[in-house]
This record gives sequence, structure tokens and C-alpha cells, in this order.
Amino acid sequence: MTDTIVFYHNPFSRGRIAHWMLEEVEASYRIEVLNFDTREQKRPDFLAVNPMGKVPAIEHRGTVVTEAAAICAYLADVFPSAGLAPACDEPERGTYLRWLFFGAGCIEPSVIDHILKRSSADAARIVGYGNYQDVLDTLDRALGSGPYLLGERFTAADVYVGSLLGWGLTTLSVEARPSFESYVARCNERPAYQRSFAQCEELGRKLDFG
Ligand SMILES: N[C@@H](CCC(=O)N[C@@H](CS)C(=O)NCC(=O)O)C(=O)O
Repeated sequence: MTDTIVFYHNPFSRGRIAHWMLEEVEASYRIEVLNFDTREQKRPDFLAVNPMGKVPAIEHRGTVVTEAAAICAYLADVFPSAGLAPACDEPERGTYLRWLFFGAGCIEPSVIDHILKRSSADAARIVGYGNYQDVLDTLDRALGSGPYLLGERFTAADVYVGSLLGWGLTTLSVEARPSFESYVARCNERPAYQRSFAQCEELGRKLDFG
């Protein structure tokens, strides 16, 4: 069985998160770009990989992993030499998982609801993320001591949360607080981020011009 990871991607998507993570761990991977304009993500061969018809998805050693946060966590565990996840017996493991899940369970849905103007104000007790302002305030506090979510240690949680915040600042869907801006700038300085960014831009140009 090949160790090369198949990476189902679209450069105008959350696929960028997985792409950055693949570069962080220096995995051997092959990209399959799915063109959203021609709805390649909904074709039967890809639906057999991810029935949601969504990217990112990876296939590694016969296993499919979908969901950007899960892909970050998976790759960090499978490539421990990259040092992007505290081991299970390290106290920091809990903090790491906390922010990874906070990203997927609270930051992402709160920002999307904010963009779509779907207020949860009347239902904050049952909505998992409470409300958008509380999510941003919590993240602001978490980044206060910095430079990363686990302090000095950069982890896969920063790949995920840094990607969400970077996208949020670029699309103006997250308010530009100083802690967010400096955190995203620090994340974007990473060589792996820059390599994935350059590749995504190139893939995007190819998709745009056929
Ligand atoms: N929960 C998924 C969301 C994936 C997702 O929504 N991907 C979008 C692009 S950002 C997609 O593939 N959209 C194509 C479609 O739904 O047709 C994750 O976190 O990876």
C-alpha cells in the first residue's frame, strides 16, 4: 500500500487549510483538484470518497479523512516528528484539543452565521457557540499571551484556527482586533504556509484559465 497521500482539493476552499498542514508535516502527497464550476465534487467517483461532495479530503493507507480540523489532527498524529501535536500523555494535549475543537465547533459556525446574518441571540443557551461576540472575546483572551494558542508552541490547532482567522480577516467577516492580526501575520510567516499559499495561487490560476 502506497504511503503517498491523495489530497482532494480546490484552491478556493477550506482545502487551503489541509494544504498548509500537508506542507507543515512535509508529507508526500498528490493533489486531485476538483473544479467546482463543473461540479466535479458531486461526481460519483468523488462522492465515493466523501459522500458530502466537499473538500478537503485525504486518503492515506486506505483510510479517508474529511473535515479540515480532523485532517489537521490526523496529520499531526501520523507525522509526530513534525512536533505539531502534544502527545497523549502531555498536559498540553488537552489545551491543544480544546482549541482545535473550539475552532470547528465554535469559531467556524459563529463566523458563518455572522456572515449570513443568522443571529443566535435568542437561542444562545442551546447554540453550541453561544454568540459571535463571546467567541471572538474568548479567542482574543486565548491569544493574549501568545504567540500561539499553546503559548510558545505552534501546533496543528494554530494551522486550523490561524486559517479560520486569516480567512475571516481577509473577508472582513471577523473584526480586525490587534491580537488576531498579529497572530495571523505570525502564522502566515511560516515557510509551510507560504509554500502552500504559492501552490494554491498557481492552482487557482490554472482553474481560472482552464
Ligand atoms: N466541514 C467541512 C466543510 C467543507 C466545505 O464546506 N467545503 C466547501 C468548500 S470551502 C466545499 O467543498 N463546497 C463544495 C460544495 O459544497 O459543493 C470541513 O471543515 O472541511
